[in-house]
Amino acid sequence: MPTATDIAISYTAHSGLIGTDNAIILEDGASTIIDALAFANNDGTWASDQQTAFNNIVNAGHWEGTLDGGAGVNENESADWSQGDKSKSLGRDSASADTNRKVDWHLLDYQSPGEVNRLVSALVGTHVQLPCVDNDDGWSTWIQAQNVGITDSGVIVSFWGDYSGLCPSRDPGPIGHACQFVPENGVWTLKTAIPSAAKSAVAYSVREDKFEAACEKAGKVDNSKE
Ligand SMILES: [Ca+2]
Ligand SMILES: [Ca+2]
Repeated sequence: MPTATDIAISYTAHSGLIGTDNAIILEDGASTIIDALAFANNDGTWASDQQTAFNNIVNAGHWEGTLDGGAGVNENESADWSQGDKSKSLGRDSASADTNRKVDWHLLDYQSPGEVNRLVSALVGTHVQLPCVDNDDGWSTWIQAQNVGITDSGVIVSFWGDYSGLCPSRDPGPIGHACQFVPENGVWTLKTAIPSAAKSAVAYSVREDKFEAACEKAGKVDNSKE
């Protein structure tokens, strides 16, 4: 779409979007495609009309995907609506990045018609790689997570030790983890919770309702080969 606002529909035969697999095509007055979005619920099926619409936007150069791939291939090439519902939306980042691919589109826990979307980096469910953590030879690392989203969220950080030189599935897994519930606008600072042997980390933002189970799961893979 021309701006980073949520989807605007100029015409539909339905009163609102009802399909959980769909292609939304923006055309000008001469029926030339200006922009397009394919999304799918990734349930393994989609309708023949969906296939036709998907093929049309791929053929027009407005979406990257496999012609006639069927649900098994094309759903995964569409923006992911598997966690979507009527309170949510799909949006681009605040810079309106447009590469005609699914990676341009992100599930948002809100709708903001007419407004620029908030930073994608603040979305629930994202993760941040921290490639360098140092806690020896006089160095110390602090990691600070700030919840700039619009919902409470959990943060899970997994830590890895020195490079093992081993390939997956023999390489060691995380050496430890830390979990913290971070309310909206809250800040969490880790210092002593970082294992002294940690050399890198990944911080995950996890939905509030998934946080407890995800933290427990993070503990189970510590010192494993997962
Ligand atoms: Ca489907
Ligand atoms: Ca596009």
